[in-house]
Amino acid sequence: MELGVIGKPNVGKSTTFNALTLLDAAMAPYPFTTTVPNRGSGAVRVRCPHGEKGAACDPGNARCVDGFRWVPVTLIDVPGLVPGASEGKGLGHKFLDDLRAADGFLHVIDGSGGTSPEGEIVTPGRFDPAEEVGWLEQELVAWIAEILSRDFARHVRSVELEGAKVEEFLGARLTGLSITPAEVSAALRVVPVDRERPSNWTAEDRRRLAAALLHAAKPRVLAANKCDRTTPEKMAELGERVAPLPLAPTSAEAELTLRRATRAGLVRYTPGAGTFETAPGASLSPPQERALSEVRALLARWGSTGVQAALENLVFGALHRIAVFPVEDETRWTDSKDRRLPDVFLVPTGTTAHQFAYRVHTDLGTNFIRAIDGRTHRALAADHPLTDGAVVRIVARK
Ligand SMILES: Nc1nc2c(ncn2[C@@H]2O[C@H](COP(=O)(O)OP(=O)(O)OP(=O)(O)O)[C@@H](O)[C@H]2O)c(=O)[nH]1
Ligand SMILES: [Mg+2]
Repeated sequence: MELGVIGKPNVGKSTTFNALTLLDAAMAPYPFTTTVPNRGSGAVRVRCPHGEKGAACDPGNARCVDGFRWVPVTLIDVPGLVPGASEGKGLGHKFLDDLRAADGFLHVIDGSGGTSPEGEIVTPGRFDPAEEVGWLEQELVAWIAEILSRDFARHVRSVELEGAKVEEFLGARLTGLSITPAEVSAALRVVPVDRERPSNWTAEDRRRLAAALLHAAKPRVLAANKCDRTTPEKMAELGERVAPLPLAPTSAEAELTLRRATRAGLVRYTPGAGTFETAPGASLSPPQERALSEVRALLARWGSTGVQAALENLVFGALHRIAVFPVEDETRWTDSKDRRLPDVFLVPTGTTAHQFAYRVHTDLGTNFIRAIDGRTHRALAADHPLTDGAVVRIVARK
């Protein structure tokens, strides 16, 4: 699963990315620090069912800590977008093409209102953070409309002369955008265009279609960053104004401090937690003491740094992912090498047993016979939707 970290310049996208990946992408208090996309791996938590077997698991793809598996997700941090980026302002918007395959976006905003649309730092409260939600969305719509329009005139023939379905025509225009045929159909239902004559579509038709596709295919969660510079009351009020987009107050700087201090062996901290402890025997310098006591005060005020919550809100809330554990032995929950619960997959809610088989391995999908529920030991039909936390054996022809 791929997720884009987007937003205007200087709001803390790379700080959020570094906190989640523990990489060292450049961060600085001026706009356009990031000039090319950074890719890395973050992780989201799902409960590990190993306790039900009274035995430890043998994780392959997602380590297990205190009963939770940390499932990797790919994060892509991109340069900042400014109003008019689609017309070449700032660094333009070409880099968004790196986000074509992204399943959703973490949109980082300056929740303290202390950054101008062009990324200049100003006194917190000078700008209304809700504004960057609106214009950034228009920039994303312009990007999708542009992809939709590439080679448009040449290809309308397929519909108008060769009788192709408009869904197929649009699907072909949008290849690589990770937009499903169902999402294309959903967009076409909201935007009534002339299905037989795409050459009659106006620029406005294409823009409205792009907006509907963005809504259907690229869910977003707002990370209202720099919460350390504002109040919970102001954030709550902002959350109401940007609804229905979900908003999580974050302090990427605090999260990065905690994760780096954990890596350095100075503190014990689980991402997402509301507390941390100084590691036994750790000797902290006075600046480290100060930084950590500021973080402690932030946690007391906000409950957590919000960064892990924002990511998980995107994956489990906006993107409706559930966790499914494939096994080869439905009683012992092991694979052929006797590893217990080696893998866990994040799949969309509603994924059927057969679709899941394809996800694990194409051969398992092609040769699918049935699935077996690891808890009830009952057979699951091909079209049976899997539940969150399911342990499943796929039975396939050899
Ligand atoms: N107060 C505060 N400052 C933060 C926080 N997160 C990031 N910053 C600061 O904001 C500035 C910009 O951070 P970056 O992560 O480089 O921002 P960016 O959005 O990636 O910026 P560009 O790549 O230039 O678009 C840096 O000085 C960070 O230290 C935060 O939670 N609180
Ligand atoms: Mg950056």
